[in-house]
Amino acid sequence: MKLFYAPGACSIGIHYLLETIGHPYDRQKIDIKTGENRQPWYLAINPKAKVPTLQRDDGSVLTEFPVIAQHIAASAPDTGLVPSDSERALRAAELTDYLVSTLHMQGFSRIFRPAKFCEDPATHDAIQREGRYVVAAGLAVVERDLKQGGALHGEATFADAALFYVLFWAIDRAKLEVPAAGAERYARLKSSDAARRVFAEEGITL
Ligand SMILES: N[C@@H](CCC(=O)N[C@@H](CS)C(=O)NCC(=O)O)C(=O)O
Repeated sequence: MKLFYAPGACSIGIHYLLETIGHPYDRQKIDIKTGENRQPWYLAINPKAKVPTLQRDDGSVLTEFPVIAQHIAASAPDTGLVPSDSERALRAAELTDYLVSTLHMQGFSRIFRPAKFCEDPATHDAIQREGRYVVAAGLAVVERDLKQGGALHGEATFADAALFYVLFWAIDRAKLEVPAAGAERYARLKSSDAARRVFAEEGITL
């Protein structure tokens, strides 16, 4: 399989998952800043013009982070990243969707790219403030999950792929206050060999 990614983008969570699993894969960097994701050759692969994109060995393409994460985790059943307990697997999917659709799309998108919501620079402070509010509320949900035996509690699941990039953005990019259990979890994820390889391969210095 082949991952199309942009350095430091949400695709870093899928990159982290692939490195965690350790199966061979290819990857191709896409330069979002210069609009490479909107070039005809890339739109022919993913008409949504987004990363991550996963091209499978038969040439078929998967998009959307939660689906890609579950597919990759399921391709390595020995890792247990898709829990055999169906309720736990469902909770991991629920949390992954929340991290991507709410913290990322509603929160960090406002913090990092306020102009996507309104071009008028006079509105950007308010948009970013709203983004920080969404992220803080989301991180409180994550904290409860970690502390109260939710999907993130115990053995790693595919939800950790989303947690990895959300906490990378919160702590290392946006420099936000993250509650203790979340910060502790990120410190552990970040110091793994898989994370070290990912940061090096994406040219990210922390
Ligand atoms: N819903 C998509 C969102 C992916 C997404 O927003 N990716 C961003 C990078 S973090 C992107 O490709 N942005 C390019 C653009 O909007 O031009 C998913 O779950 O994969």
